[in-house]
Order: sequence, then C-alpha cells, then structure tokens
Amino acid sequence: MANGSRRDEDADAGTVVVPKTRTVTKRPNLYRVLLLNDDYTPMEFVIHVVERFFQKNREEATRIMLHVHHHGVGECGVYTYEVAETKVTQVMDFARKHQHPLQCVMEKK
Ligand code: TYC
Repeated sequence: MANGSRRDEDADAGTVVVPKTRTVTKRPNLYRVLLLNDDYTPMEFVIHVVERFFQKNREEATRIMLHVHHHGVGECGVYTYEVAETKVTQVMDFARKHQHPLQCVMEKK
C-alpha cells in the first residue's frame, strides 16, 4: 500500500487494548475502644494499660487516663472489629489478673 493511503482498519495496528477494571472498595466498619472510669483502679495502672495495649507514649497515655478520670469515659484508639475485640479482651484480662475493676468496652463508630 502506498504511503499516506493507510486504510482505516489499519489505524490502530499494534495498539494493545486493556479493558478498565472497576475497583469496588468498601471501607471497614470501625470501632472505638473506650476505657471507663471507676473509683478504685490506680491512675498509674491505667497509664500503664494505655501505654502497653494502645501503643501510646507516657504523655499521651496520661492525657487519656486523666480524660477518663474527669469525664467518665475516653477513647484509646479506633480499630477494625477483630482488633478492637482483642484489645478489650487483653485489657479486661490484665485488669482482672491485677484485681482492678477497670472496664474496657468497644463502640461502633
Ligand atoms: N478514677 C481513678 C482514681 O481516681 C483513676 C482511673 C482513671 C480509673 C481512668 C479508671 O479508666 C480509668 N484512682
């Protein structure tokens, strides 16, 4: 075929067609893990719990403990269901082992 006279059907010769795939992402349900205040658990124990199970530094753990102490409830972190459930169990087991009445619960966001 002469130059400058390519037929239409050859126009896309060598072009690879990749179909678009639709990515359907769904956001996971998230849960707050909360500590509840009580009159008996020592402040130092609560700070230790927040550092140990919620990976907070001492300053942040102290801030959270004082928030709970003054407001009755406070958030330690936000996690997917299974992680939140594990945190609650770990905190409750640790508090029971040390004979403190500290309560930890989860709440859907
Ligand atoms: N209120 C407790 C006290 O005065 C301290 C405390 C803080 C207990 C936070 C529980 O989740 C809690 N010793």
